Amino acid sequence: MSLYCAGSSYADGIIDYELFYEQAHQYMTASFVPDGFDCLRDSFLGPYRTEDNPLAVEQGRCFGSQEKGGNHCAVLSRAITLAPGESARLVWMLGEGGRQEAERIRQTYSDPAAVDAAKADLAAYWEDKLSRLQVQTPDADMNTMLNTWNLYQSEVNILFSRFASFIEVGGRTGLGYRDTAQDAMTIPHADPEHCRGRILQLMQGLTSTGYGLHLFDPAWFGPQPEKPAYKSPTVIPTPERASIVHGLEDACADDALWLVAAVAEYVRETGDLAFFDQVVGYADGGEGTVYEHLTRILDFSAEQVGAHGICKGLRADWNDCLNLGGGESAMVSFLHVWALGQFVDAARALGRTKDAGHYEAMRRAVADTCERELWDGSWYLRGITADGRKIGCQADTEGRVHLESNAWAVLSGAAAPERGRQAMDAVDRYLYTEYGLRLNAPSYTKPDDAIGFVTRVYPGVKENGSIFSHPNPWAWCAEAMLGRGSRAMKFYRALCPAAQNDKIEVRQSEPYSYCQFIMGPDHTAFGRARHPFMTGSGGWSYFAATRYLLGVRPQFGGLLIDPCIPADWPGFTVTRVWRGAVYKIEVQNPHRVEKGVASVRCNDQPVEGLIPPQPAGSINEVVAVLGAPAAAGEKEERGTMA
Ligand code: IFM
Repeated sequence: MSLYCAGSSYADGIIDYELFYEQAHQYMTASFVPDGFDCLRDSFLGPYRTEDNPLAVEQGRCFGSQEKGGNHCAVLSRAITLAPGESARLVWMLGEGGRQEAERIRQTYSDPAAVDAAKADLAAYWEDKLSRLQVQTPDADMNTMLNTWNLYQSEVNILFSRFASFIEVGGRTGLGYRDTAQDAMTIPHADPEHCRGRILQLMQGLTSTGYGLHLFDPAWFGPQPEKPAYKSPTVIPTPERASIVHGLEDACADDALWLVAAVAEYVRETGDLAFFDQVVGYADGGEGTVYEHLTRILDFSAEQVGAHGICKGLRADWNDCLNLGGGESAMVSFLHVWALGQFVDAARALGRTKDAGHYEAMRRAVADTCERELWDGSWYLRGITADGRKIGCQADTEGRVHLESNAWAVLSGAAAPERGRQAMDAVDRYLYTEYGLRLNAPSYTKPDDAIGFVTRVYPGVKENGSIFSHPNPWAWCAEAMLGRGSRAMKFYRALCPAAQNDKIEVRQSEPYSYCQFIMGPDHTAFGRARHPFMTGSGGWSYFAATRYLLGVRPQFGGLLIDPCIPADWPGFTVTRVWRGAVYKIEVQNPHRVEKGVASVRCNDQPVEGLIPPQPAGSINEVVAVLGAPAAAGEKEERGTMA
């Protein structure tokens, strides 16, 4: 949420920032009474300066800057004189809440011992989370990202669930349907309760027709466990709910499909099959179980198809700027195949064989339609406009190859293996750059409203031909599914922030956070990264790298070890907490292969297929040796389409 700086009196040592809604404030305070303050970054730094030489530091005084809106900072100054060898400890505090809360915090933390204790608590909190999944691979940058920063970025996203913005000044709040669903899907091991809570909120934001409210406030549906960070809106009584359901013109075709996988991953992680039978309301009234909500999502996509049998694009799909309306989105049909696969696995785990059969038949039919309508000879189309034009096809001179549809053709299991390989070869050939994969190429330059707003975005920026980070991990998963570990790792390393530390003058962003996008080659600032932290690429990169490259994937009935790595890796280790037990997994690669598990032993016993859940509290030694599989057969619960 953005700040309004009220910059009220600082004589008492508390500067409070007033947010758009009157109940919300952020404050800064300290263990000392300050000499001055600055709340505007430009004033603190001074003209033509950077953090290297702030004017206020050089002059030894702040300027008392404050303003509503603008680019804020939180600076307090205090002159102190130290004798040689003398030291002083000053505590500076920034927090959320009103003056009363600031006063409470100041009193508590003016004592340095309380600060040390709080810091130790914070370290223990992160240690607990991070220790649930630790890796040691031959790639030091990957280790840094997976062991600390990816999870940190993902946790921040699921905690705040976005809609912080300098532009919106707190006026746009709530949950973004697709973003929240994907965030919840990617880190259930670290924050199962929070993920479950988010999933239930999204269930409430689902209409009984089967599509999600693209942006909604969970507080509309009743009191929420979390304290709202802004003035909470009034609960909307059921008879008036129609006012928030705007109908299909507001619906995004992909939003709710992500929720199917989020639920499946939550249950694969926790083993909590009873979650499927929890009863939750619909946004427009009425209620049903989690399981029923999921069937409505799948049925909605089955019904909302265009002239070629491919899912309609509606207001947008994952790509906010691809506004196909009644035209058709290849990505959504592939997502539909994927979500159906997730649901079929769940129905089987629940023993609901009739439903499993019904939705498996639907999955195969949708996949067949995709294969029939979307293959363009060397790669998959991105969609079909309402007036029947194919987009992302060989005949196109702009937007010729798109990342989303090609990666999802493979990741969904819909693509036949040879087509999948060709599609991903096209991704490598046309979309690969040293900073990662472009979303599409060449960038659009001619406005075309049948395709959408993407054609009006500057070439090389955001959805129009930039290296959009979020879909990059989809390509790593796709390559891993194809068994091409070196290619998957090539894509991984290109986007990896830690691996770009030697390009910081170009990248201009922190090396520990994925950014929403990196300017593409069609822009003069090629390589410049923007919007760190608040992007689903944190969660997706974590999910893709740990589950598909390193291949440790919880299933409903056991733990799957199915890595896909570069052939020159001798092996790696993963320590993973799953359903309360610790698995110390060592993967050995004596034959230097990219994929294929020859044998797995758990606590020195051979394992065929999945490692069964071990008793909570136990510590288990797992050794997996890569090579030609001893026994043929698919170990992952979901069948492939081939
Ligand atoms: O998928 C969206 C996301 O919901 C918000 N940011 C941009 C992405 C791509 O358009």
